[in-house]
Amino acid sequence: MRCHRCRAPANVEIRRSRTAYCARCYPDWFRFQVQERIDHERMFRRDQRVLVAVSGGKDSLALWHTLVKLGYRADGMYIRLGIADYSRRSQQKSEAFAEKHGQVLHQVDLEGDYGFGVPDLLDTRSGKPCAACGTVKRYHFNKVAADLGYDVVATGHNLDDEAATLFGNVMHWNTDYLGRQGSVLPSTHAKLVRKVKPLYRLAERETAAYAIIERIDYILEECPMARGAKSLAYKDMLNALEEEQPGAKYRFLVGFLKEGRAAVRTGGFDQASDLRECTRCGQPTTGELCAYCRMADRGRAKAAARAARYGPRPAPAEDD
Ligand code: Q46
Ligand code: ZN
Repeated sequence: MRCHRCRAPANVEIRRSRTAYCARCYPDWFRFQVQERIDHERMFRRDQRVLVAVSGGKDSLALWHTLVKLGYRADGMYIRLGIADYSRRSQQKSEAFAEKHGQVLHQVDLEGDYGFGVPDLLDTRSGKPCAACGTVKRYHFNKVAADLGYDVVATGHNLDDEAATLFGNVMHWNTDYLGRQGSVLPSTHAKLVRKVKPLYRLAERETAAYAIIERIDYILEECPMARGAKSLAYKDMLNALEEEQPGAKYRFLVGFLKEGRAAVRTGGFDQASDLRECTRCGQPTTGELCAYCRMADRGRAKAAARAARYGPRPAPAEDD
């Protein structure tokens, strides 16, 4: 195949649109797609400050790189989740990216600042901490953005992530979540910062191609807690479908957002009128104590019990 733009031999094929690009033209195509979504969905303006939720993986670093290249005022934020070697290596990748590109990276250290790590939040039924980890991330990204005056939080969710989430929500008929799934989550309270997903129409392999061509050094391994996650099974299934029907994931997600979402939209529970401030941390919540503060209490109790039994966690090694 030849590059759609310059006719040189192509390196990256976009099967859903039956086009391909060479390594020189591809990054421009990718950035154009992101810019087009930001503008079309009015995600943010050039005079606004963006906080990019950074994990050290390809999607979040590709997003940060793209926004910086497009000239946005985008700083990064990384949360040290305390997931052993995975956290240590992903932190290094995030810090190295910030340094190489001369960008600001804010950090929250869960164990150091809050007294627990994500492994202390295992769900007894699933044996996984992922639901709690999601709460931790949403809470801290929002809090730092609100405290430091950012206008918007941008996450690196791609087409594969969003299609898998949609599939999971359909499988379980989570109509509340279905009604709220989208690329822009508007602010409904002075302390809730707007959330956007500028990569949501770009496939995982397209983000990976961008990261590789732009020589972004990202963490290759998945979080060890992801093993056996339902979302991975959904992704495999959607990938198998995509092989047979190029564009299936895109049509599933974008079709839903255009046609299906309105039909399942529910009253929602993030309305400003339902929200008050957590009596401990001041963040918006529907109850007295927010979900994060309740969860953090459990995490700290677990961490204290663990330390009493086995002693504090050993300091990480200083290699690589
Ligand atoms: S980081 Fe957290 Fe993920 Fe790891 S513990 Fe689960 S949710 S898998 S994106
Ligand atoms: Zn709270």
